[in-house]
Amino acid sequence: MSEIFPELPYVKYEGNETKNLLSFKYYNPKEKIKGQSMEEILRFSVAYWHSFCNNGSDPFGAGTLTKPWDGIEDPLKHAQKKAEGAFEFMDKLGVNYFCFHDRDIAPAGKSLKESNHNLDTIKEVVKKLMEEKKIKLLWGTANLFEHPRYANGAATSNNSEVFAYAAAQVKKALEVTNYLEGKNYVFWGGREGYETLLNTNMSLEQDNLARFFSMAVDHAEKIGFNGQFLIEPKPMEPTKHQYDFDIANVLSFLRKYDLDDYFKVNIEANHATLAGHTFQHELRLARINNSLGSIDINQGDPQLGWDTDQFPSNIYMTTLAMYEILNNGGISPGGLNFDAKVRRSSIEPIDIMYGHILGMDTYARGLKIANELIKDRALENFIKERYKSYDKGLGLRIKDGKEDFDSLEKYVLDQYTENKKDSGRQEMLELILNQYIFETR
Ligand code: XLS
Ligand code: CA
Ligand code: CA
Repeated sequence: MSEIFPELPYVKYEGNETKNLLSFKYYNPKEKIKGQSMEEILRFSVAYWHSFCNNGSDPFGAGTLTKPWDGIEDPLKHAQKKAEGAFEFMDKLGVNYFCFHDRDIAPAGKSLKESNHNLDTIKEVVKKLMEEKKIKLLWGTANLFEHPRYANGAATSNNSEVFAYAAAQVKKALEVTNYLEGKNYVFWGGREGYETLLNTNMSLEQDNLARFFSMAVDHAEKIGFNGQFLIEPKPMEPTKHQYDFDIANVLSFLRKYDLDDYFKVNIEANHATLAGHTFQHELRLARINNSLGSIDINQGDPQLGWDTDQFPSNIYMTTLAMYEILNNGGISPGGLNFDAKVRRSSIEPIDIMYGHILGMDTYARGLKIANELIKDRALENFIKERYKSYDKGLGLRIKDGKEDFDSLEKYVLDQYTENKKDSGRQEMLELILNQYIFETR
C-alpha cells in the first residue's frame, strides 16, 4: 500500500544531543525504569478524534486542517482511508494504543441500524490494521453529545426515548470495544448536566444517570467485557454545569449509587484546571481513593478560561503527574491518552506529529525526574517528619480512636504549649523540585 503521509518519517529515540526535531530526545521506549520499560509505564495513546477527525473549525470560522481523505464522498470509503491514515500515523509515531468514539471511526447513518452497520463494517478494517501495526485499543466510548437529539442530555435527558437511544448506542459501542479488545470503556457526559435549574429535575436526572451506568455494567457482564469502566469528570463545556464535575463529585456519586466497585476515573489535565484544581490534585484524590484509572494528557492555557486541549509542554505538570502515577504503582490497564489538538493555524499533518513528540518527551522526562524524586525520598522524608506528631503519644492515640473531646480538652489544659510551631518550608521544597528538574540525567 502506498503511504498516506509520505512526508512523515518514523520517529526514533536519538537522545538529547540530536538537533532533529522529529526524534525523541527523552522517550526511549525500551529504557528500563524500576524494572519496567518506559513504554510499559507510559502506555501512550493517540486520540482518534483530535488527530484524524478534527478539521480546525471553531465557533468563529471554518476548518483549516486538510487530510488526505478529504473529498472522498462515499462515507465508508472515507472512514476506511481515515483508518489507514490513522494507523500509518500511529505506527510512524511509535505509540502502542489509541482511543475512539463510535462516530470517529465510522459515520453516523440515518438510523441506528445504519450507524451500527457502518460500525460493523469499519470495525473489521480497524481490527486488521491493529493486528498489522501491533497497536491496541486503550479505550472506546460513545459520542452522546454531537447529535441534536442529545441537546437536553443523553442518560439525563427529560425524554425517556432519548435515554433509550443513548442506551442502544452505548450497547453497540461497548460491543465494538469488546470486539477490539479494549482495555477500558469511558463515559464522558458531554450533555449530562444542565443549563438552568428552572427547567431541571436534578434528582431524577442523577438517578437516571446511575441507572444508565448500572445497565452498562450488566451488559458488560452479559457480553464478557472485562475492561475497566471509567468516568471522565469535567465541570462545564458544553453544559453550564456537568454532573461529573470533578473527582470529588464523581466519587460521591459512585458511592451514593453503589457503583464504586465498578468504576474508576479518567482524569483529563485541562478538565482539572477548568474545575479550579491542579492536575496533581485530581490525580492525588483519585489515587488515595484507589480510583485512578487512566489519564487524558493535555494542558489548558492560563489566559483562556476554556478547554483548549493543547499538547502538554509543562515539565512541572508532567513531573508531578508522573509522581502520582508512580506512587500509584502505575496506571495500567489505563494509559496516557493524548486528548490534545493542534492550534487552528497549525495546518499540516506534521504539526500533529510535532505535538505528540512534544508531549511524549515532556512526559518521558517527567517520568525520569519523578522516579528520582521518589527514589531519594526527596519530598517523602520531609512529609514524614512534618507529621511525626502522629507517630506516637497523643497523635497515635488520636489515630487509634482512643481520644475524645473530654480527653483532648484535658490534654490541652494540662500539657499544651503554644511554642511548638514549625515551618511548612514550601520555598525549600520548590527549590528541591527545581533541582531535580534541572539536574536529573
Ligand atoms: C471532551 C472530552 C472527550 C472525552 C471522550 O472534552 O475530553 O473528548 O475524553 O468523550
Ligand atoms: Ca478527555
Ligand atoms: Ca478536553
